[in-house]
Amino acid sequence: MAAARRVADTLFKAPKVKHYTLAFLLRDNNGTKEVLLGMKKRGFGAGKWNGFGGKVEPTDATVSDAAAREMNEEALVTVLGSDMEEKGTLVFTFTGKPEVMHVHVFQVRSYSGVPSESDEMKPQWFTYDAIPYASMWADDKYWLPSLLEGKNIVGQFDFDADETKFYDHVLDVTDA
Ligand code: 8OG
Repeated sequence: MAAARRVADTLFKAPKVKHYTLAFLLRDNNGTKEVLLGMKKRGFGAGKWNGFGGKVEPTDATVSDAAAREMNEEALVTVLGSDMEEKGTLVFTFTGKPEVMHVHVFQVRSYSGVPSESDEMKPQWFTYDAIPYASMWADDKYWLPSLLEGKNIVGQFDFDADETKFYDHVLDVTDA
């Protein structure tokens, strides 16, 4: 539980904390497990594959609703906030930025519609053995495999100012 303690202290001491969601849509495709990732087309993390998510807005009733709204906007599907399963917390710091990112991580299995390209994301299904870690955030290969195994995660990654590599991290993985 070392990571949980460190995350709590980071959030407590941060001059500003911004809340984000990050959600992974999972499906069973004729016995093969797949996850939907999106190629981010613009803004923070552009050019990287990722789950779907963004800033929690004051108009979102709950963080789960924010996660569903972001997935619906970015992958053009329909998921419900009530179907979002909370899987953990990731905290990101960046050298020279007082603001800390608190990312609420979810998975979801129920959806309707066909994932389609939006202004922000180009979605694609990936089998678990073909996740494009080389084209994802540097931390993802540390925790996404555990998440896909059904585990819960709590972690903190401290990035350099250029956002490409982290110089310190803590991570707790627990059975769901
Ligand atoms: O609104 P915007 O698209 O800028 O929100 C950023 C999204 O990127 C949000 O879903 C949180 C997510 N995100 C980070 N850092 C990292 C990271 O290191 N790995 C992954 N997988 N997602 C991240 O902000």
